[in-house]
Amino acid sequence: MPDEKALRQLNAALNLDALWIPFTANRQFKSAPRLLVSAKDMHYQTHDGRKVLDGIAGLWAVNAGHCRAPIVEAIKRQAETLDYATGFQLHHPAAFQAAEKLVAITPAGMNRVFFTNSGSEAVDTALKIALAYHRVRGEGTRRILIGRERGYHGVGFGGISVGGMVGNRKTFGNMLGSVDHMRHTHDLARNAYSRGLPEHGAELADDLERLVQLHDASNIAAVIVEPVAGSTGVLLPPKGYLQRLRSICDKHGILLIFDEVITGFGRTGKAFAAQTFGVTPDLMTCAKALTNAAVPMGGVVVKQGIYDTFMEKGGPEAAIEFYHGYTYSGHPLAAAAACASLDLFKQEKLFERVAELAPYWEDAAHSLKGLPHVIDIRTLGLIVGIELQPMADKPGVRAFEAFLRAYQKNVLIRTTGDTIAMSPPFIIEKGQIDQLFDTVREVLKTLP
Ligand code: PXG
Ligand code: PLP
Repeated sequence: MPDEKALRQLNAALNLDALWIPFTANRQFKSAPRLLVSAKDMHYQTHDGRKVLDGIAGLWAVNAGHCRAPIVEAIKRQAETLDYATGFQLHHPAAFQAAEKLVAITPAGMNRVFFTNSGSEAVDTALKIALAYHRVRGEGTRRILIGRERGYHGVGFGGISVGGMVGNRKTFGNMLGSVDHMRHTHDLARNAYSRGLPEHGAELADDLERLVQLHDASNIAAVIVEPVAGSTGVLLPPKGYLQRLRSICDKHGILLIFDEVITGFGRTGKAFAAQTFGVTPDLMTCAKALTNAAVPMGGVVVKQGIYDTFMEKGGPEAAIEFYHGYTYSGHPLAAAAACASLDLFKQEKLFERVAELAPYWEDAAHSLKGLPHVIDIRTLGLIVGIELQPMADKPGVRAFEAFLRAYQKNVLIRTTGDTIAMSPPFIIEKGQIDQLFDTVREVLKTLP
């Protein structure tokens, strides 16, 4: 429970009634609020005066640490210079600069970018580009979009349709008609406590081949996967799995979309997971750390050939080649924040730092093996998933309790289902890695 006096002061100053809080147990929260009031580098300051170590980089997003001066300055400068300009039939310099800096770190050949304001919008945009691409090049029958069980692709109707997250889908159903799903790759019986990528499961990519046999390739537009599934519990791709997906897509003319919203910008030790795994998709979504989370922004990076096809077959020169865009696509403040963030990642060699810290991180994580309730530990780069045995008939409750207890011990972790997920800013020091895992260790010993 937060400090009583601080809570009284907070309640006097703030009325919590009007706000409907996203992805939150609103009633529980409002009975014992957890407010973050400021942040710097690795820490948040809470409303009850505590300094909390950020073990999740905001939400897989603040990769360079909080309130970094060059990013703050860039946003301030931009706000004073050009607050907003429509991107439709006009544009502004910072968006071009952000695009150029972004494609400088994407896999070779992926060098055209469409900006959005979030990961969910990036996903819906990528799906629309896939459909429009096939249509513009004369294969308009390719309408089916294939996702995967336990995939998370944001909350738009496109994203929840190709996604495979039960909690996200049960209320809304399957809104896009033409979708199908491959099985997920999570297999504790064969792969628990793997170090590096799991050995078993590459053959699950053959689900795509089966779906081709069912629907016929001429009807399939694209397949979308997270290279590492984050929101549904840190699920690493089995060795060879993504390579196999790539070759089945090539064989059948299906576009491969990697959703790199959490894996992008260094999280796995290279700029993108595509580079870590050596598999290049046709389209790639990103968001979150693109601006170090300081201003909302997402994007879809595509192979040049996809962009060129739209330009070549887009009709008369004055015709709009792709009928899509958001009021705030490439917003000046977001673009300025993206430029400053991408510069900072490079200047401080932060992606390399992830690769350097990864072995230390992995050892610290695996030191939790054998503690109560732990049934698997998975790491890659600066990501860890610690899977707990769920309480009988109460899925998610044990892990959520771990989150609450860690927060009281001044460490911010994240839980999804019964998996504890951590993904700190890349500026984390080894002593802080110890603090994170030691706190989780203490919490695990006290859990119901
Ligand atoms: N794709 C992926 C792979 C994501 O992880 C989105 C799309 C949607 O992005 P926006 O910006 O629209 O939220 C995400 C978002 C968690 C968690 O607990 C992760 C996300 C969102 C909410 C919770 O891991 N990722
Ligand atoms: N709804 C209405 C009535 C609108 O006019 C617009 C944009 O002009 C939108 C929704 C979409 O908003 P955005 O472009 O910010 O996604």
